[in-house]
Amino acid sequence: MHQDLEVYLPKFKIMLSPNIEKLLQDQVTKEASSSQTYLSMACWADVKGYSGAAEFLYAHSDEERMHMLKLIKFLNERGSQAVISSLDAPKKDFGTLKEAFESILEHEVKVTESINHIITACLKENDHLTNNFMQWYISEQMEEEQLARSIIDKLEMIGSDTSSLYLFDRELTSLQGHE
Ligand code: OFO
Repeated sequence: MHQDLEVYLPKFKIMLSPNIEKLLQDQVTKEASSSQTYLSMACWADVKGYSGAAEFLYAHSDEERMHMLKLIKFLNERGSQAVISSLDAPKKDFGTLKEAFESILEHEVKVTESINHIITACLKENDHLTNNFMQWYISEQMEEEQLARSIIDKLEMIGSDTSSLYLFDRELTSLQGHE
């Protein structure tokens, strides 16, 4: 980029407040961490023989990466520069399939809290643009929580019935999210 342009362009951007910028940066890390967690869970499911769950989780890991990229682009377009942080290694063992989905639900509830916190901050600061952008995330969270709850309910019904578990695992390949 021409040096003059670098100084010039940000003047035309609606800049983020330092607080909102920090919250969005943190959310980038959370989405990256979600992607890694689902990837680790997919590997676990794969080697345990839950091939349907593995496929579902690999796809979910990609979705979380897309959530991260969407935030990164938003930050970069609003006069910031997204920071890519290092992450703690996710865990490798997830117990039973039901326990794995329970930990997904627990994780998603925390992510929803984090998104709600950003929206509350946007409302306090009258940052309607970021608020509008974050509405997509809150709808996505509702879908993800709902999906995790319905999977847990089904696994609860299946209990220790291995043939039903086998059939449900195959069904999981078709239970992907939208984004
Ligand atoms: Fe990014 O939606 Fe789950 O965490």
